[in-house]
Amino acid sequence: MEYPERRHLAPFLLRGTLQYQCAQTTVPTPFFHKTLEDTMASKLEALDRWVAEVAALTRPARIHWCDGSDAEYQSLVQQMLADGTLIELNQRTHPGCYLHRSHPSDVARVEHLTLVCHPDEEDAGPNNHWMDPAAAHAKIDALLDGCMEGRTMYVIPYCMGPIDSPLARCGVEITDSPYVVANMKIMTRMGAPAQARIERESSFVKGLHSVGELDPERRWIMHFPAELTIKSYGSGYGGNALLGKKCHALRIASNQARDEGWLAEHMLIVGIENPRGETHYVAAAFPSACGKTNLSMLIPPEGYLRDGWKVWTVGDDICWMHPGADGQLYAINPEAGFFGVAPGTSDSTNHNALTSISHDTIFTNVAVTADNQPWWEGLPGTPVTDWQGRPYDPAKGPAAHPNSRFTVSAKQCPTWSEQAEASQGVPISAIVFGGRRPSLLPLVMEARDWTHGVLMGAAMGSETTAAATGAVGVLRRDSMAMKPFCGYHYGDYFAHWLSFDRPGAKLPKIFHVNWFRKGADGKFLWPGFGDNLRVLEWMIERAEGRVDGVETPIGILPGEGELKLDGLGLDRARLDELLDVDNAGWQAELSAIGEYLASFTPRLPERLHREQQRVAQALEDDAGQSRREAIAF
Ligand code: OXD
Ligand code: MN
Repeated sequence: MEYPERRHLAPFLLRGTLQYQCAQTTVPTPFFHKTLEDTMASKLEALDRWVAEVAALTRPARIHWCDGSDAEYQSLVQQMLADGTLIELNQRTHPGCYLHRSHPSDVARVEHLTLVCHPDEEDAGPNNHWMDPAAAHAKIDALLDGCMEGRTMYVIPYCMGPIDSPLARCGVEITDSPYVVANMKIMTRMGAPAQARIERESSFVKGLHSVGELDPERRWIMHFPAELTIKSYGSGYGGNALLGKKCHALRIASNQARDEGWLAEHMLIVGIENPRGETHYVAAAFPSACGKTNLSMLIPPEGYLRDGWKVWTVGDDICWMHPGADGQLYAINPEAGFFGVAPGTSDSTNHNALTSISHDTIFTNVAVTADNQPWWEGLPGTPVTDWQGRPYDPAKGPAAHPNSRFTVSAKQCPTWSEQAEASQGVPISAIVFGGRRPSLLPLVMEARDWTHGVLMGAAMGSETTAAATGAVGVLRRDSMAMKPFCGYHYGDYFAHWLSFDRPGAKLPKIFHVNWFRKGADGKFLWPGFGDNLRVLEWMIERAEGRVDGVETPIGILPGEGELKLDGLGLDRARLDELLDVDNAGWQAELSAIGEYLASFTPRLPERLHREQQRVAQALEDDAGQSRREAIAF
């Protein structure tokens, strides 16, 4: 390997001013071999050393250490407006809002190009794509070699979670994309305070990103959990390029969480305050683009609002849960912003999101109206330019890309919870799993205990969405909504979940919901959105032991009158359908779950296998009964 001459590296090691001229000359020198100086290297030097190594490989024209200031953000915005990376939107209706159009082939996560490179292939599990770490480094380093020539290399120190929280973890992303820097400023606690924490701590996640040539044939998202390292090349799309998000806070963090005894999950966190002023926090896992953002900032139905119910948003996508000294699970949202799916976000589905993104927001791949306002399917108004910048033509598909996004600071959300900054996190009363299931899965069911809840999470299935490349609307198993994000073998992950059930633990109840069940007419049976609070209320009542529910072989369902449906106009037949347990359908489902779980043998925990068998047997014993007979409706 070739490194710049030492004297050329010196400027990298001096920080404090913003820009450095990088050496273009490279000479073979064993600069990074162990010297006395190296052995005395401070933690600070570990960061400098890595930045210098990356600069030697990628050979940027300039290096910019990000301080995370507003002035820095504004200057990046001006630079991107000047070179066309950003387009100014209507500043009267949307002050501080900009549009970015990505390369048309670079609009979503690329699961087939996303690798988890454990030294032992077995540790990646059948749920991940794997490559030997040495081969993976060689492959991607060949692409990274000289890839920043003529470009600025940005060094972004960031903290995932409140800056003073012991539950937070830090990282540094190096990128050649100013768009990534601007998004990281919104999505993480980025800049000087994070750098100060990194310099105090013993380790940080190293993320190296280059947009490369944005060529789908030269694109990889690689994770090296044992080295706390991420390398991403060839994509500027959020999930592939904002390395603090999916790559760090889920794939790498899930490994850290297993080693350190906590959980890094693809979950929203929402606080529900009842009229007595008590707030219960719920963490909910749904696959991408299944309504996590909407649920995290829902507006209570009319009657609930009148009675004084309130909703508090802590997070919309990622949740880190740690067991506290009192045995409860405490959660933080490691992110500081929302990277939400735009289409479908409207006044009726998510008024709070719409308010949040009315200013100081980066939009990616949305359409625009004649007066230059951002537009997507579901909003009033008419698009004139589509997400690719072409005159809008319905024959060419939707105006906004189905995975178009907004990036906005969480603090702009009207329901933003101050508790999102609490360094100890918020106590979790209920964990919810759910997916898009047009049939079979009832509106809500509760696991009878933790093991059953882990089975419910492991068995989760959902129709695929546009958040990842590939077919949309195909049912796939997505355990705990972590299929694209669990950075190690699912069998070990299930065992890790089960391990939380130990003496002294005061674990939350686990539920499964399905907002997406359809009737014979193909229409959704449940109105969803704000009315989902009715289901959350039932869960909280169950957590508090105020309602009994009804036991069925698949779990505990709401008993007669326990779901508050007043003002909803839901007729009896639809409610029966929503809560129906089709025994034969469920027996087939349990057998499909059994087959799916068997794919994780020999690492599938025996306890989970036995639980699947228990539910299958309970269904067999109950065959011939319909739920309605069982609870004598
Ligand atoms: C996301 C995703 O962007 O899950 O949150 O794809
Ligand atoms: Mn997500």
